[in-house]
Amino acid sequence: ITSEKSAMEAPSPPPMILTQDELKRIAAFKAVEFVESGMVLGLGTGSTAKHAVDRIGELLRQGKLENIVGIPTSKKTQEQALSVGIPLSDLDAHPVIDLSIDGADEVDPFLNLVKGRGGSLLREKMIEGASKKFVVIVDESKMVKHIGGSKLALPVEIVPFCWKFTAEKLRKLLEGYGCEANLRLGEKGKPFVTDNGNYIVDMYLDKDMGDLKVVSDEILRLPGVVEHGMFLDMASTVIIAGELGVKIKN
Ligand code: ABF
Repeated sequence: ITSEKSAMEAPSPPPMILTQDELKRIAAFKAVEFVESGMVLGLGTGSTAKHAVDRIGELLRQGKLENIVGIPTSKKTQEQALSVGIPLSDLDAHPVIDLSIDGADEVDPFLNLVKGRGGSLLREKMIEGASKKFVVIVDESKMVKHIGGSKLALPVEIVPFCWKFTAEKLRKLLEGYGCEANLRLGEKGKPFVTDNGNYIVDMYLDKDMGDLKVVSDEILRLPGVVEHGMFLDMASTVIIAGELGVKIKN
């Protein structure tokens, strides 16, 4: 009776289930293993990249990294990086970046990305495009078969001047993919304004886009469009954290 009782009182521990934020942190810490002293680093934006920035700051404070220069992809990351003690600079002073680490909203099997649901796509594309190595960090929920057709937003940064005109041009351009184009709203229902003073139109598509490169070029040709959130052929490595461990794709 006694042994039966104690067996009931000490059930075996439940399987450990990691939260999405823990998975993001695991991917971020893995990416920071690529960082070496003396590097110029592109610092991403978002809840996944935030863990990488914290970790770089921690390693600097512990003296395990030195002579790092960070190039932040947003004002928010700039503030965070300064608060954890990462010395900062910009693309004018450092036109070639050794390594950038950033999150993504969607990743396809060819490592094409959708980014910009956090609103920082323009600076991210400039900085990550100037990087010798661009490491993307995601939890497994971000992996998709085709980017852009998931009914989640494909963000496009546009100038505020006559934004309805540009949004309508975008909608028409992507009409064949069942497109809706919505101006992103921020606080108090006012247009969301990017760090560059622009607006964002979120494109919601019903169908997969055909040739992504062709669609990308067509979007960029529209006057009024500044940049879009498709990052094609830019990622060198994607680190994916999931319940069963970490996968690295090159
Ligand atoms: C940035 O953060 C963006 O390009 C992308 O939109 C977003 C991903 O956010 P999170 O890491 O919070 O999921 O990198």
